[in-house]
Amino acid sequence: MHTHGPRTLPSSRPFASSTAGAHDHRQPPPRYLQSQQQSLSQYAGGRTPKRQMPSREPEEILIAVMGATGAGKSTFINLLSDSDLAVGEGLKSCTTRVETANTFELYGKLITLVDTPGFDDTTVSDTDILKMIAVYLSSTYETGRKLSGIIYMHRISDFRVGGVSRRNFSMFRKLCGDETLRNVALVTNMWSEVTPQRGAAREAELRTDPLLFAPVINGGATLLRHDGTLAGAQAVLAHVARNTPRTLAIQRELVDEHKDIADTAAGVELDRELAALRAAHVAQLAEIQREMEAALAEKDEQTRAELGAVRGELLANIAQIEGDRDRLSREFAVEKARADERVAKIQEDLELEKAARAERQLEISRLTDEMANSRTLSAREREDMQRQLVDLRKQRSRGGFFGKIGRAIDSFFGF
Ligand SMILES: Nc1nc2c(ncn2[C@@H]2O[C@H](COP(=O)(O)OP(=O)(O)OP(=O)(O)O)[C@@H](O)[C@H]2O)c(=O)[nH]1
Ligand SMILES: [Mg+2]
Repeated sequence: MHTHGPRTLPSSRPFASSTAGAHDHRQPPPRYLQSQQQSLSQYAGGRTPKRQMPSREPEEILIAVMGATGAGKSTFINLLSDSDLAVGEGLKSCTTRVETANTFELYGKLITLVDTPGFDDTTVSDTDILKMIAVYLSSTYETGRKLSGIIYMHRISDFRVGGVSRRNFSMFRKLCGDETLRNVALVTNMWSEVTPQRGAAREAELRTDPLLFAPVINGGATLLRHDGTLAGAQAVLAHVARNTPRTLAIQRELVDEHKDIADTAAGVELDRELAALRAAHVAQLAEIQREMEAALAEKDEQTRAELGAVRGELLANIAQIEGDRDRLSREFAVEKARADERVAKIQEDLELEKAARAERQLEISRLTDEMANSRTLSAREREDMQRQLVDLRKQRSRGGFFGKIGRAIDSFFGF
């Protein structure tokens, strides 16, 4: 799924043609894709960001992309990084784990984008999602890396921010905390799905509603539009990539304050949500119970049986919620320990790679000096040395730390 190594230019594909949910290429692409393709050809036509000189290692930065299921996170990431992250088609959630995209070079930085599943995932529970995000964020933070930015994607075509999406947003806020809001970009997309007037009205509502984006914007977050094009996505990144990296609340709580995950703001919020869900189920159960007694009194056997089935489902849901509340800390500890092992191995590899790089650098200097200073070299010897130099320079380490650590952590969540 991942190709290794940073890239400077995305290929001419605007979207990944990955298996799950890829667009049918026999059909003409949708309107918003056509504009992306147009922008890509403009991009290829000479407005390429400058590559850093090979001798200088560009700064590596990490940016997380969050948002509700179907918000377009993976699409946005694929577009920028030329990755093959799966893109959804139906209502079912597509990204079910934290995934790291290809590292790419832009604005003189090596950028790694991290895809995350939304808390409203239809297939994975919120407990598992919090666990995965927390493992990833605490592991990268422990190695001294902070996020330069968090992009929260939101479809401007969503006219009602329902309970589910609100839950996703409140979990996002608890993960970030208030001190990192300056590094948050709230990005609206799918503008091609609304008239400009409707979109603008909706944007104004998002910006000013105290239950929506207003408190986050007041705390320093920026509200941006993504027009679906590569140039637009890069403009969004330009805002985020220049940030000073900051520690997220969940990172500070887990790593610096050694809190149990259940006691972090996000853990408490999740528990509150689960408790509310449980209370709603218990109330429903009481109602069903009363209806069943009435059916029994009326000797209405069919209704009683139907209610019995509903009751069974409710009881199963309650048991699942109780289990979810219970297992967060326990399972987080196990998965964090596994992640630690992998990170240690990666660090070891990186150290070895660093030593090899230093050795190569020495050899490059030696060859360069010899070529410059020796008067006795034949043309053939010079050619040979030139070739060796080219080979040595080609062996520069590629991929970046975040890409490596991300790929290692990506693969082990057991779903
Ligand atoms: N019109 C339009 N559709 C888009 C855009 N971006 C994504 N889509 C479509 O929206 C659907 C969901 O996109 P994804 O990228 O899978 O969304 P996601 O946020 O990664 O979803 P999950 O992985 O389920 O959390 C897909 O059918 C995309 O083709 C956009 O800018 N405009
Ligand atoms: Mg996705």
